[in-house]
Amino acid sequence: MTPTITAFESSPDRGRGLARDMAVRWALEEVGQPYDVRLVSFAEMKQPAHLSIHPFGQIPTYEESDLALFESGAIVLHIAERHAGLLPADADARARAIAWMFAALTTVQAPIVEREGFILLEKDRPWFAERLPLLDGRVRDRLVQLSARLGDADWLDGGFSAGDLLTVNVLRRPAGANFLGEYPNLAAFVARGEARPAFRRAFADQHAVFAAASAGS
Ligand SMILES: N[C@@H](CCC(=O)N[C@@H](CS)C(=O)NCC(=O)O)C(=O)O
Repeated sequence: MTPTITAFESSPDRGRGLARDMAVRWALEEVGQPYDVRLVSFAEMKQPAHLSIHPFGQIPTYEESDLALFESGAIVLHIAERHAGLLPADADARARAIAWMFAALTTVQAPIVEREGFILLEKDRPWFAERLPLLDGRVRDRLVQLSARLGDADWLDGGFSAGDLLTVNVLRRPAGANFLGEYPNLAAFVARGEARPAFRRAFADQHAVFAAASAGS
């Protein structure tokens, strides 16, 4: 059965592929699984029908037969477990790739999202200028460590995996991308991810939603 995912009807990122459906689209493209997209408005996400699938009223969700999932990481893991191409066959290598998935969505993403939220919500506050360098420092601390681990390898642990997919996706967020110039190997890592045909297809598809909405408005 063709799975259906949800995405923003009108994404605040204006088609830059920063909403979390991007990771799910990319994973589906990597494994060659066709999918349908149901576009939802902010109001629809908070209605009972959507809340029955996503308890927090967000995107993305994933529906396939009787299975309904939320959380982009869980969805990407589900896709990776059911199709070849995103997790190594060797059990230990597979466990390490899954560890990178968790690292991307927790350890790496946390300071990036904290800085993003701070800039969005507190830029007019009197403490903004004093606190921003602290949050910049937290992002840099993570990127220094990630950069040291990646070294001159193409991917984080052997071949491309769902761990790389989620890490690239997190580093593309503005608060991560802002610092990539300081870490050339991470910039190259993100560029390698973005150059993958599956990424390009996923990006084009989500951008087409924005383009169509703009044309109609
Ligand atoms: N941890 C969740 C985060 C989901 C999330 O934050 N979704 C955003 C779009 S990227 C959303 O739906 N925001 C609208 C809202 O929270 O009302 C995941 O990775 O799926």
